[in-house]
Parts: sequence; C-alpha cells; structure tokens
Amino acid sequence: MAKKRLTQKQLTRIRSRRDQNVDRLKKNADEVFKGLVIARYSKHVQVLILEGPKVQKIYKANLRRQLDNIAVGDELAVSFSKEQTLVIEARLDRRSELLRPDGFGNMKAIAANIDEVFIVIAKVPQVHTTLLDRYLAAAEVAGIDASIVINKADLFSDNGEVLSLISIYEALDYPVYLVSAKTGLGLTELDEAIANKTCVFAGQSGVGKSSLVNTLLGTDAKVGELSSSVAKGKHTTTTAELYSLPSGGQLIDSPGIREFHLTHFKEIQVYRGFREFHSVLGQCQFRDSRHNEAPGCAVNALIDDGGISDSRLNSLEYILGSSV
Ligand SMILES: Nc1nc2c(ncn2[C@@H]2O[C@H](COP(=O)(O)OP(=O)(O)OP(=O)(O)O)[C@@H](O)[C@H]2O)c(=O)[nH]1
Ligand SMILES: [Mg+2]
Ligand SMILES: [Zn+2]
Repeated sequence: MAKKRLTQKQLTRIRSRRDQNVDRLKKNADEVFKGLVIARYSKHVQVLILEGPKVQKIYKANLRRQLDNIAVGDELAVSFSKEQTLVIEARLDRRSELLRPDGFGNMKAIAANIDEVFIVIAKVPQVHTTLLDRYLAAAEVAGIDASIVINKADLFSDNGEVLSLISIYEALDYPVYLVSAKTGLGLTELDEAIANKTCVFAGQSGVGKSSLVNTLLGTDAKVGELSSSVAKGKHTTTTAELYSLPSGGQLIDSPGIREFHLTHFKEIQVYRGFREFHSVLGQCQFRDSRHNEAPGCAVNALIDDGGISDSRLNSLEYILGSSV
C-alpha cells in the first residue's frame, strides 16, 4: 500500500525528470505534498491529501494538457497556489496499472497502483466468459492479482449453474467468491479479501459493483436498475471512484466498460495472460512465432491434451483473433 510521505528520492526524481513533459519541480520540499487521486473526470481530478497541514482533505485539481495521463489510484506530488487551489506538480511512478486501449488506439489506465482486481460477474446480466477472460489476461500480464466475484447468488435457483464456472477458475488458482449484495451472503469472506490493499471492482455494467461497495462500506454510490427489455446494465457509474477502507486499504468502484479489448496485446502476451500455458511456454520451439499445428508446438499439444477448458479456449481464440 501507499507510503504517505513523499521521499527525498521521489522529489529528486521529479526534479530531474525529462520523460513526461512535467515541469521541473521548482518548489521546496516542504511545499510539496503527496496526494492520491480518488476520482478522475475529463478535465479535473479529486485528490485526497495524504500529508502536511491539509492531510485528509479533498481538493479538486484541474488537469493540464501535458499532465492528463492520470487515473484513479495515482499518487501525485501536489502543492498549493497563493489562492490555495491545488496544483499538480507531477505524477509519481506507478507500481502497477490496468490498461486498455481507448477508441483512438491510445492506452488509458483504468486504475493505477492496484494490488488486486476483483472481476464481478452475476446471474444477470448474462456472464460473458470472453470478457471475464480478457480481464483476467489483462491482470495477469500487468502483474496484478485477480479474483472472481459471482454476485446475485440469491437469483441462482440451483448452484449447479455456477459450479462448473467455479471449478474452471479455482483449478487455475483464481479465488472465487459467491456473494449477494442483496442478502449479504459471502460478504464476510469478500470483506476479508479486500482488506489492507488497493483493490478495484471491475466488470460489466449492472453486475452490482456499486451495490457491493455500498454493502461492504456503507457508502451511497449510485446504483441503477437493469434495463427491463434486455437485462443489461445502464452504465450508472460513470467514473472510477476510490473509497478508503477502515482497514487502511482502498477500494475502487469502476464503471462497467462497454468495450474492453486486448487489441494491443502481442500474441505472446495473450498466451502469458492464460495461466494454462505458463508451464509450457518456455518449452515450445516456436517461441517467437505463431504457435501452430506442427509437432513440437508445446502449446498446441497442451490444447490437444485438453489442458484448457472449451470456454477458455474459445476466449483464447477470440483474443488471438484481435491481437497484433
Ligand atoms: N437480486 C440481486 N440484485 C442485485 C444484487 N446486487 C446488485 N443488484 C441489482 O443490480 C442492479 C445493478 O447494480 P449496480 O450496483 O448499479 O451495478 P454496477 O455493476 O455498479 O453497474 P454500472 O455502474 O452500470 O457498471 C441494481 O438494480 C441492483 O439493485 C444482488 O446481490 N442480488
Ligand atoms: Mg456502478
Ligand atoms: Zn508453440
């Protein structure tokens, strides 16, 4: 988790930085403080001050064009103008980032400095395993832990429906939580799982991310009905927001993303994103080219031997079809 003070090393680094078009830091160390981005809007951010006389206060700061690559969870070096408005001096280096391409082919961080992503799925809207597997692959490649939350357990008439799903992912060492924001089922375990770290709830619109945040933290994040005709979410949460946990950790509620694609992944990253292949990737003689039907392709042999479930194989092929 985040250290609350800016270190001398961080300040020196910002001063010497040439890479990010950041103005060199001209202020004294005692005028610069560490802040945490708790919400990101198109032209401004909300920043929680982590140290100094304004500690724990929340300020709005406008984003300058040369410093707009900022996401919820980012740590900033900030100062105060004479008028006491918040000025962003620099973005501190990230220890992790969950990225996705925007519609223009630029990479955008969904959230920064995340320890674990909880991918939320539910009985309704219908589970899209390809989307789930895309999230899991993105987390895997980003070096971020991932867990799966199956919400709305109260709507399952018989748990048989979810057991096969659970067994596929538990076999791959992904923790799976079967919960209901409505009845409270399974929330003690989930509460323990999110303690003392920075977590993000991600997944389709309408699966109940904000409902879970509200039940776990007693917050009043906006919750939206599913649209009645198609049983889909209505994109109620429009921007990612970070909540502080009593445990000292942080939980980020993110908007259901319409399109989450891995078009920026190279083929090798796609395979790395699937834990099934970790043990064989180093063994395949076609390491640098397309894994294929030829004898000697360890990836293909694993697929032939049934080392990946049908639904995961379907996701793999879908992602490979769109990768570069
Ligand atoms: N039956 C049932 N309904 C739930 C449960 N959790 C959430 N819901 C309902 O699901 C709908 C969507 O919930 P939200 O919390 O807004 O979903 P979200 O994932 O935050 O959606 P976006 O913000 O649009 O991404 C609401 O009508 C909730 O009341 C649950 O455990 N059981
Ligand atoms: Mg929401
Ligand atoms: Zn191969």
